[in-house]
Amino acid sequence: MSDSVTSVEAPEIVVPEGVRLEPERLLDLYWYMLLNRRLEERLVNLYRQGKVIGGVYRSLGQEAESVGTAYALEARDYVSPLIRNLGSILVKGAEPVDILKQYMAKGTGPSRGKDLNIHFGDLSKGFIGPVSMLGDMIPVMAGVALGNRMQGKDSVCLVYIGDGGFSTGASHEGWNFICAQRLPVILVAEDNCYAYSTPTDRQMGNRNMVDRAVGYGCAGVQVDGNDVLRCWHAASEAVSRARSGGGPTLIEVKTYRRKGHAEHDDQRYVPPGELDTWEAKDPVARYERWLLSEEIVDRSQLDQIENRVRAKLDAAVDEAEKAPMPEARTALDGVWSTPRWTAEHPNFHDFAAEIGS
Ligand SMILES: Cc1ncc(C[n+]2csc(CCOP(=O)(O)OP(=O)(O)O)c2C)c(N)n1
Repeated sequence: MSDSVTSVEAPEIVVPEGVRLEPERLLDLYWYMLLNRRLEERLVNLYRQGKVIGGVYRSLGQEAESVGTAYALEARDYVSPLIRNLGSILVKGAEPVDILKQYMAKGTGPSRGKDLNIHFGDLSKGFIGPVSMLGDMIPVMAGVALGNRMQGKDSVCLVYIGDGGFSTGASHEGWNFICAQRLPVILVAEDNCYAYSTPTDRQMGNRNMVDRAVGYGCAGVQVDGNDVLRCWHAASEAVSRARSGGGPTLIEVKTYRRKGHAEHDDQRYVPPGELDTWEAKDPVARYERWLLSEEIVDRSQLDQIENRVRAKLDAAVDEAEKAPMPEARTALDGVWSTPRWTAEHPNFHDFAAEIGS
């Protein structure tokens, strides 16, 4: 295990050696964590009004690890989020209005109502839409990294995996390949204590996923996932290593999923007191306390950021609510297989005109 192992019990933010503390960047981290949290709260409200199609998958308590790790990437790097890594795609430039439209399956949303939640990508911004089968994005990111290498590009890839997802065959095959090829990929393994209702100690024989780094032959580091600065720092070091040819890094983040798997899950399997213990380690509140105690900001500046987030989300919710649902005639547009086009098909004439026949 690496010597950068930190205690998950660390009560306050720790500034890792070498972290540059420019206020602008420190406040950026705060902005994205707060945006992540408040956007999810808006989604829950819309869900309760019946306006969201499908579920809402909260990352309450995990905002620091999504935001901190993605914040270490440059514009030319790629990230592949899991359903709970909303913060990582916000950092990469995803717009809340698009995320809202996507959750509401709107016709002008990123996937035009054909997929939900954060299942969409934008290559121009460097985020790649997730495949639902857990673990499959690791081999996909192996392909992205290999393709970049073959084209002489020095982009780094970052992919997330949960404690549940890291038990799948695809994740092992993918990560083994990445390590064997020394590809510039970072795997953020999230121990958030549960996969659905299965606690991590029933998921694996060894409670620390970072210990697998030895077997794979890659660098490994374990960090407190509720400390945004440590997450940022660990990822920054991994990015430098990857970009300079030093190969992949497995970063295990120790954190906690404070909401159920999705909004329908009442968490009856959670022992009494556990949620309170982790609420006391809330990453946003912890970071706020640190920013105030270090006099990087005062309360009124934090309030201003809160107001900016609120205004942005008010406008985004308004726009997303007004956006139209997809038209039935577009149901077969953009799907993978070519449908059997006949003159009776509602899109037939558009299609025929498009291909010039
Ligand atoms: C191969 C596969 N098996 C099962 C599922 C259904 N499933 C979706 S999320 C989930 C739990 C994932 O737990 P974890 O990887 O720990 O991530 P977390 O939800 O805790 O963030 C399961 C079982 C799936 N998507 N893919």
